[in-house]
Amino acid sequence: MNKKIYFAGSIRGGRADAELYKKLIGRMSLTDKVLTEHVGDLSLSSLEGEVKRDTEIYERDVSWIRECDLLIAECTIPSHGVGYELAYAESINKPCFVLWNKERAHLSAMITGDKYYKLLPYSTEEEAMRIVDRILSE
Ligand code: 6K6
Repeated sequence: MNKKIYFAGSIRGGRADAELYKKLIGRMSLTDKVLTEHVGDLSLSSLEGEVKRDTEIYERDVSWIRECDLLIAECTIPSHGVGYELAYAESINKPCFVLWNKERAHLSAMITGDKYYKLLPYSTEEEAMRIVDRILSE
């Protein structure tokens, strides 16, 4: 209860799963605090954002990773940003949970081969929701 969660999901990597991110964030927010609610914002497009704001975004996101109690990454859509966030969180010993739809994606060996990450493949959205419930009840 009341954990600070850094939820990571694709933005410039593609927004096809934005609806799923929104639902996962909604579920987490029932009991805990999601620092990155914007990842589930359906109006956020992969084309938005000016390069001159990117430093600001980077610095804010890194400071949220430092602040969080755990990081949950939805990795079905490949994203450079999510990969970076996972590596950064590992470097400062934040617990990292990696979810992906195993029917739709084949993750990089740099994620599945790293024993630090808690790997949580799922087949359906309902299963993903149950996984999130389980993480947060630990
Ligand atoms: C909006 C649309 C395009 O670029 C933006 C900039 N906005 C962002 N705002 C906040 N966090 C961001 C933004 N862009 C990337 N991130 C962080 O990287 C998020 O925390 C995501 O988990 C991750 C997505 O990386 P890409 O490589 O898919 O963009």
